Amino acid sequence: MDTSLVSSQTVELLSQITGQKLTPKNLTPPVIFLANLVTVLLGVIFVDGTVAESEKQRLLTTLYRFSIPESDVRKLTHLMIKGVKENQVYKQVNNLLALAAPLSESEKLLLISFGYEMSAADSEIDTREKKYLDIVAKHLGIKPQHLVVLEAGFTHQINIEPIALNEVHFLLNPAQFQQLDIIFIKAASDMLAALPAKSEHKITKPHRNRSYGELKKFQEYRKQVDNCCYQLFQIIQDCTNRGFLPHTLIEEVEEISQKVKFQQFRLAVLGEFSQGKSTLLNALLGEEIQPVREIPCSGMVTVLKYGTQKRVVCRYKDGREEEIPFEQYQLKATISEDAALGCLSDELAHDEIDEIVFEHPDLELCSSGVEIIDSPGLNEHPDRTAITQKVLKDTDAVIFLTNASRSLTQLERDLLQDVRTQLNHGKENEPANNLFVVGNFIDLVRTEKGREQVQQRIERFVKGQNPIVTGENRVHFISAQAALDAILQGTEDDYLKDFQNFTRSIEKFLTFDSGIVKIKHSISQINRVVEKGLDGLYQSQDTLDRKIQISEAEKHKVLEKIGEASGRDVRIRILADQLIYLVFEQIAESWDEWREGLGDRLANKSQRWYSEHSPVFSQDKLIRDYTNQFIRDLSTEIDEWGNTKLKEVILQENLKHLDISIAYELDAIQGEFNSLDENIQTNFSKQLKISINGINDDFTGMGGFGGGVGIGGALAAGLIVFTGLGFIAVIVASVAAAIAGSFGFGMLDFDGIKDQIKGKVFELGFEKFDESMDKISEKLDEIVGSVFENRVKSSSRVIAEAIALYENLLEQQEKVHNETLEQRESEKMWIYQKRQELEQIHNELEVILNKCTIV
Ligand SMILES: Nc1nc2c(ncn2[C@@H]2O[C@H](COP(=O)(O)OP(=O)(O)OP(=O)(O)O)[C@@H](O)[C@H]2O)c(=O)[nH]1
Ligand SMILES: [Mg+2]
Repeated sequence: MDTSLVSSQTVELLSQITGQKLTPKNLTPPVIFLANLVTVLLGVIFVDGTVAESEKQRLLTTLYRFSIPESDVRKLTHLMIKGVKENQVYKQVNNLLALAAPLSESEKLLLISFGYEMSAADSEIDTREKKYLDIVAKHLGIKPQHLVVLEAGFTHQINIEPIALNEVHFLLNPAQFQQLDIIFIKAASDMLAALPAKSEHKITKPHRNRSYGELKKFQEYRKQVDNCCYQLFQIIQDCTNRGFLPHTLIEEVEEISQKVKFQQFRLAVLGEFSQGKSTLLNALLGEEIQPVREIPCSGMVTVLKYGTQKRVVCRYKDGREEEIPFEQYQLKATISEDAALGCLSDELAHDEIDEIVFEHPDLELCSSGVEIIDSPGLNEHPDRTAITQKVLKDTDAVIFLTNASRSLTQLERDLLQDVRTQLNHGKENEPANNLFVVGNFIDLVRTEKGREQVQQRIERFVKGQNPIVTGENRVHFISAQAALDAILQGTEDDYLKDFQNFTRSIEKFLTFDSGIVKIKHSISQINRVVEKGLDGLYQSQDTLDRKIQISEAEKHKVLEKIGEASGRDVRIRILADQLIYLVFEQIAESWDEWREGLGDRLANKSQRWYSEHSPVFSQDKLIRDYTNQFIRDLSTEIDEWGNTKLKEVILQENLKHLDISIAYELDAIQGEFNSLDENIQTNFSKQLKISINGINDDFTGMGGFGGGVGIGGALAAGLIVFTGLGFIAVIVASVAAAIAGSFGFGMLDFDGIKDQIKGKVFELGFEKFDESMDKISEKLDEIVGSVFENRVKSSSRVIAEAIALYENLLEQQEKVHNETLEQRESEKMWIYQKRQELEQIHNELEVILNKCTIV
C-alpha cells in the first residue's frame, strides 16, 4: 500500500464516514483496507435494492473475521458500516476510487475476492452482484482474466487458465500483505486455500540435497584433533599413574577434550516475524521440520542439532528439562493462532519454556557439525533483548532475514545495529564480520529493475556509511520458499542457485573463518599441555639421573612452600569476597543516584515516543507501541548505567585491586620457582609460565598476571558486555496488559488522549520497574559474582598447578630414592618412549593445522 496516495478527499471522506475528525496519520493501511472492504461488501448487498436478513448476517460474519469483540477495530467496523450505508459510498465511483487509490495490485485483488466470496456464500453468484463486482474491478484496474479465476474458484469450476491462476496465486501470496494487519494476512491465506492449487513444475530429478562438503571435511579435522586429544589423555594418564607428571595435567586435558568433542558451529536466524526464518531453516535442512505459517508462528527459540536419535527436549525457564513426544514438537514450538492474531506479546511473555532442543540423526547440515537456532519474530516481543542476547551467545554466524519486497523498517535497522554491537562484544560502530543480511521473498519482486532497486536499497544501508557488515558475500537475495520447494521436488531453478550460492558463503565462512580460529585455539591449548608434559618428563628423567636431588632441609622448605601457596589462594579468595561486598555498597549508592534522575530523563525521552496507531481506531496497539518504547528507553538507561558506572568505574577499579593482588601472589610463587630451579636444576618456572600464559590467552590480549603486569586489559577486551539486563522487558511486559485494562476511553477522540496514554504507561511502567527491584539485584549479584569468580578460578588453577608440581617433586624424590639402577634405566626408556609419543602428537597437530588452513 502506498499511503502517500492518501488524498485530502480520502481523509475527508473517512472523517465523514466514521463521524470522527481524522488526520492523514490516522489512516493506517489496515484502516484504509477495512474502509474499502466495508464499501465493496455493502455494495454487493445493496445492489439489488433489498437487503435480506441472511445477507446482513453474512456481511457481519465476513467483517467480524477481522476483529475481536469489544476491540477498537470492531467499533470502527460498526462506524464504517453505518457511515458507508448512510452516504451510499458504494455507489459513488469517485469516492470508491479515492478510497482505493493507495491499494496495491494485490490488495485490490484481495478486496474483490472478498466480494466474490460473500456473493458466492449461499450458492450461485447473483448476476447483479457479479455485475457490480465487475464494474468495481474494472475501475480498480483488475485484469479480467483474474476475475475469471476468482469466479471459477468460488463456483468450483475445474477448467482454469493456468497462467492466470498462477498470477492470482502470486498476487494473493500472504507475504504481499505484510503492511496490513495479521488478520488480513490470514484472510489472504484462507482465500488462497479456497482457490484451486496452482499448476506445479514438473519434477525432473529425484530428491536431492546439498551435501555441505566443506563442513564435512572440517568435521573430519575436528575429529582428528579430538583423536589427538584422546591419545594425549592416555599418555598423560600413564605418566601421572607412574608419578612422572602432576595430576593437574590430566584435568586440563580432560577439559580441552570435552570442548573439542562438543565443538559445533552455531548458526542463528533472526528477523521480524513472518520473514521466512523457519522456511529458510527448512531449506537449509532440506526437510519441513520447523513450523511455518503466514501469521506469526514460532513461539520460542528452538535449537536444531545432531543427535544419535530423534528426540525433543523442552528446557524450562526454571531450569527443568523434559523430553516430549516428537509429535508435539511443532505444536510446542508454535504460538497459538489466537495469540498470533490478537495479543502477541502476552502469550510470549508468559510462556515458561526457555528453549526447545530438537535432535535429529539424519539432517545433513546438523550432522556436518552445525547447530541451527530458529527464533521467534522480534517485532513486538517484550523479551526481545533477552532473546537476541540468548540467540547471539556463542554463535559463529547470524543470518538476518528481511523482506526484499519492502524497505527495511526502522525496527529492523535498529535490530541490525544492535546485533552488530553484540557480535562485536559491545564495540560500537564497527562492522560485524559474521553477520549475513538476507533479503528473502525475492520471488515477489518480479522485474529485473525492481530487483536492482531492492539490492541497492539494502546494500546502501548494510554496506554504506557506518557499515553493518564486513567481508565478502555477506548480503544475499533469495526466496527461501522457492528454494525449499525446489529442494523437496528435486527441481532446479535460479532460486535454488541463488540459495546454494548463499549456503556456500555460509559454509565458507564457517569453515575458513570461524572454523580455523576454533581449530587453532584447540590446537594451541593441546600444545600447551604437550609442552608442559615434555618439560615435566625431562625433569623426571633428570630426577632418575639423580641430577635433581634435594636435601631433607629443602624438602621441609618445599612443604612450607606448599602451605604458603595454599595461603595465597585463600588470601585471594578473601580479598575477592571483601571486594564484592564493597562493590555492592558502591552499586547501591550509584544506583540510587541514577534512579533519582531517571524519572526526569525518561519523561524527556517520552516526548519523542511515536506510534502510527490512532488512539481512536487502534488504542490497544498505540498502548503497546508506547509500552515498548518505555521498555526500550528504560533498557537504554540501564545499559548506560551498566557501562559507564558499573563497568567502567565500580568493577574496573575493584578488579584492578584484585588483579594487583593476584599478580603479586603469582609473582611470588614464580620467584620461589626461579630460586628452586637455580638450586636444584628443575624447570618449574617455565612450566608455570606456560599456564599463566594460557590463562592470559583466555582473557584475550591482556597483559598477564605473572610478571606483575596485572590483568586490567581483560575488561577492555570485553569480559562483560552490557547490552541490557535482558529481563527488564519481561517484567515490564505485563504493563501493556495492565494499562489496556485501565483505560476506558473507547472511541472518544479528544485532544490530549495520546498524552494521557503516555502518562499512564509511564506511571504503570515505573511501578512495575520498582516492584522488580529484587530481580534486578539478583541479576546484578550474578554479574558481579561471575566476573570475580572467573578471576579467582583462574588464579586458583595456577596455584593448584604450582602445588601439584611441588608435590610431584617430593613424590619423585621419594620414589627414586627406593629404586635400583636397573629400575631407573628402564623407567628412563619408558619416559623416552612417552616423549616420542608426545612429539608425535605435536607433529600430527601441525599437519592438521596445515591441512585446514590451505584453502
Ligand atoms: N513467496 C514467498 N513466501 C515465503 C518465502 N519465505 C517464506 N515464505 C512464506 O512466508 C510465511 C512466513 O514464513 P515463516 O518461515 O513462518 O516465517 P518466520 O520468520 O519463521 O515467522 P515467525 O516464526 O512468526 O517469526 C510462510 O507462509 C512461508 O511460506 C519466500 O521466499 N517467498
Ligand atoms: Mg518461524
